[in-house]
Amino acid sequence: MDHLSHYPALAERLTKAGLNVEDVKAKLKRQHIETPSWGYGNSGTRFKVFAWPGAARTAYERIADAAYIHQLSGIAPSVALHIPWDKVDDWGALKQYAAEQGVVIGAINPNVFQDDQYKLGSVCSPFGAVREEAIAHMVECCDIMQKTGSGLLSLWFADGTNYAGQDSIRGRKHRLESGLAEVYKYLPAGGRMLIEYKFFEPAFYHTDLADWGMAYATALKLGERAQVLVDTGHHAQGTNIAHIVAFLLDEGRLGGFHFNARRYADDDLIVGTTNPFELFEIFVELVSAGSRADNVAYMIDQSHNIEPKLEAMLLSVLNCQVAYAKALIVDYRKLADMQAAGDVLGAQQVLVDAYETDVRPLLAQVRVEMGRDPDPLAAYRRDDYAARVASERGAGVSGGSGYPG
Ligand code: PSV
Ligand code: MN
Repeated sequence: MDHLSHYPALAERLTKAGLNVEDVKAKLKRQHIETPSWGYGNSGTRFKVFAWPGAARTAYERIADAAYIHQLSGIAPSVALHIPWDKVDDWGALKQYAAEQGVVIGAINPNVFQDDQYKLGSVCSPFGAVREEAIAHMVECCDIMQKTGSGLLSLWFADGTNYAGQDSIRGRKHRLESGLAEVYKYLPAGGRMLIEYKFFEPAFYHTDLADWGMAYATALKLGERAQVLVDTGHHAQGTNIAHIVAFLLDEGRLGGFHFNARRYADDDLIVGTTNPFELFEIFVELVSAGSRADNVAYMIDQSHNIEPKLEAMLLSVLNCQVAYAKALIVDYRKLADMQAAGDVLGAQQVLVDAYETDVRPLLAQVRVEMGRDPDPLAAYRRDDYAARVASERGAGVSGGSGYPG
């Protein structure tokens, strides 16, 4: 289907509906979805890691792949790093390499869950020496922020317990608060700390930061530069994520997202595949919050087990773009009128109208105006980048560990 030839008709329809199409396009051009370095390396489930031909093996290769996704999509100009997976000796050189590739380094993600000493937790561990090691690692990550020009320290803790009585829940809460207060002091000027929550896994009795309320309460104690990170895969079945987003936005404490899709647990699947309407609901809250959403960081967090990594990442970025486009073309004035009149189904229909609009012609036009291919997925499939890196990098080792190495 030639989306470009359908654009004028769609543009006319949107204008008639009172939407400023040029404004919508300008916003779409400014969209920024960060991709994660760990999405480009080999990863898998705890049962098996299937080696992917061409999977990135080093921080440099992961940045090159992220830059390729940006080149195709035009809206993924930064890459999140996970330390120590992406650790290099010369941060200045890595920053320079990223700039040459056309991307910047985004959120720095410390890893305080993979080493043996973290078996009983990191900042919440009952052992003081382990807590100190975890804090030192996060302080080192603040230094990496400085050296790479990153403005975000993105924290996720595997801390929790497996059995009732294993440790004092309140004791662990206090250790968490004092540990993060220490790290907070080392944030570079203007840097923010994003606190991610997840209700279970790897801990199965309690998780120290199990939900948004706990992350929010912790952020409030730390200070204004501590905010909550919503990973869309980290909620119990049926949780209304859009509601959480609206609440945190209104309180000025929504720091960012880790987008991915889930059906059962923390599945880390391609964004928008299982839940496109939920993704749209989230973007509707973001768009309707106006400038309150200005500093929200949009990041993808997914790991690919059986799917081609680059294509999967591209699809995730594009699905965020589709959801945002649909949220931008909601007739918010009409929605407000319906709400004020108490017209339950009229209001819902305003959202459905936007959701059911085919925004592909609009996005094709935006991409052409940005100098990109109107159909990035087709461009990816035509291109030889994936085949080239497969022959250059080969197939990495496969094994049983679920995390990239
Ligand atoms: C945990 O499941 C998580 O979502 C955190 O964001 C980590 O940083 C990421 O996965 C990679 O392990
Ligand atoms: Mn995450």
